[in-house]
Amino acid sequence: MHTTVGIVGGGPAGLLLARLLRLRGIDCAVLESRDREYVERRQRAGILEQATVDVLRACGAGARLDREGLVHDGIELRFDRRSHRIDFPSLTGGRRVTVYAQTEVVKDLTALHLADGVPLLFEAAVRAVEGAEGDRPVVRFEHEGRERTLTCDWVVGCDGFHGVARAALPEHVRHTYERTYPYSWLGVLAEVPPSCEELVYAHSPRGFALHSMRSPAVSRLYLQVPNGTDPADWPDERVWDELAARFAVDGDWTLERGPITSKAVLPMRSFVTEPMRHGRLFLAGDAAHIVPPTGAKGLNLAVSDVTVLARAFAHLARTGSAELLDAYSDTCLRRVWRAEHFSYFMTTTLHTDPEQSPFTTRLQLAQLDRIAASPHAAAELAENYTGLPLE
Ligand code: RFL
Ligand code: PHB
Repeated sequence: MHTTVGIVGGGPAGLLLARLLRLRGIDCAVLESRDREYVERRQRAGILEQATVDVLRACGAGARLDREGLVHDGIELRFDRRSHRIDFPSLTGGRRVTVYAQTEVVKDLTALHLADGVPLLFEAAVRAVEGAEGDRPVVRFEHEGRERTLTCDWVVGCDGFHGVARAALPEHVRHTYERTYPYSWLGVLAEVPPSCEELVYAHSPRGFALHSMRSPAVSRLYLQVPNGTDPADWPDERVWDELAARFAVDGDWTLERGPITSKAVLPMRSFVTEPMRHGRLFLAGDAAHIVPPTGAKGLNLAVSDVTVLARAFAHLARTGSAELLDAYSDTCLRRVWRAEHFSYFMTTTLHTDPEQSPFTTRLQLAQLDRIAASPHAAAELAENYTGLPLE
């Protein structure tokens, strides 16, 4: 097997890259280790920036997104038993976000590929990427019980944080920057209409909580929990009681309860690999960088990486110039580090470190109060949350 661009991983980054290349007439193949059902069901992100929505629409994956996506003009911050709304359009010159689950983005892109005949192999586990420094990199993978190889002109590792592509960057060229956090999220999906119209991010003396949603009938909620928490220690009643306590405000507000259909504990991590390219191998999305989910940036960064990369491959095909490919890593890392900073800021401002001193708690509340009181401080949050326009 040979292709122009071999794509390792069929998550949002890999699927979207394949779509963008296909539309520009560039051959590619996607190798995904899991089966289709697993990839389409994996509960993850929920918030799409405007630029992400624009890219999905432009590549023909916008029809259901336009019908079912929920456009949000703001978020609510809760702290000190009070609530403050951040209005995005007035603070950012008209920007908003869309609530549309990653599962749905993945389903829409997969359906387009299968209809178009783009080679998308499920249960094809890549074992290694070799020869990134030469002219013909090789992807070794296992499919239907057999060892197989895919030779490529270029390879893109879109295989997420636990993938294998990153390891093909030799240690002497690879720099990693990492931070782990002393807490995790317990995420639940519940069959109950959201108790709020917009997302609620809550700072409380009991820890952080987030109220998000998947549709007018399904809520998505998160609770800060200690690292190593076993979801079995959180029966439904305990989850609802704790959420209600953390979201409590002075005045009228009730958290509606309903059947919980999924429950999982998610670690929080910040991580960046530099550079995002070595020879003929590129990294994109979570394979290159991770953010804690508090800023809702991970999926949006994956989309912006592959948008930059598809444009660079198209430039090469059209003009013969590798100039944009050569600039890929620097172009992406600038946005990546901005998102890293914002995600770190949101995380450390809203969560309670188990070792946290009362002094730090006071600083957090002072920062939140500043955002509530100053349009300048609120605009800084709103611009970052709704995302920078793609260059
Ligand atoms: P993915 O989605 O991890 O996809 C990688 C794919 O590669 C496959 N794979 C392999 N395939 C072949 N061979 C191998 N050796 C392979 N190893 C792995 C995997 O099976 C998988 O299909 O990475 P990608 O495409 O870069 O996408 C990144 C996003 O998934 C991620 O950044 C977001 O989900 C992060 N995130 C959020 N991002 C947002 O923009 N907005 C949000 O609201 C948001 N909320 C979240 C999140 C992530 C969360 N978790 C679970 C960490 C909420 C949560 C709870
Ligand atoms: C989600 O809906 O899953 C979600 C929303 C906002 C975040 C993180 C996750 O910051």
